[in-house]
Amino acid sequence: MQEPFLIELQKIGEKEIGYISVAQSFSNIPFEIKRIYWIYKTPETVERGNHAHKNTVQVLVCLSGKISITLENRQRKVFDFILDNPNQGLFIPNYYWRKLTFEKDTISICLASSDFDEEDYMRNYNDFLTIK
Ligand code: T46
Repeated sequence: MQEPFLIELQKIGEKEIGYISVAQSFSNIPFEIKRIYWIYKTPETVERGNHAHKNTVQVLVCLSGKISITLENRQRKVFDFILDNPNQGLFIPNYYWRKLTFEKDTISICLASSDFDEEDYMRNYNDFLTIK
């Protein structure tokens, strides 16, 4: 089973002019990017996620602010990550239960390997642990 990992995205530029980082399918992103969505203005008290995907894999980037992410696989192995750097991405494999909290004013962008399909979501934790 694939495990989550951090991807260092090149930081092009310098502090006098600012920076550019790039995400490119099969270059630094290990899949074809089919969909991009972004999450913003999530109150600090809210926990997002609480689901897993059957097929979709993703890379999450925190453009501004800070995200705490807990990922758990069906063997109940848990991985904790902090994203607070726009030149880092978190690869999230399929079949990982995710929980995310966001600091105030955090803006994140997520690169996904599939079109949106609610059928790809597992939103019941017990089903996630037991379904083959
Ligand atoms: C994930 C985490 C990091 C769409 O209509 N299209 C989309 O592409 C997405 C991503 C969502 N939606 C709808 C589905 C729900 O009615 O937006 C609503 C909120 O989605 P959800 O409750 O899944 O949001 P999060 O923040 O819990 O999860 C999202 C992604 O759905 C998920 O794949 O890994 O961000």
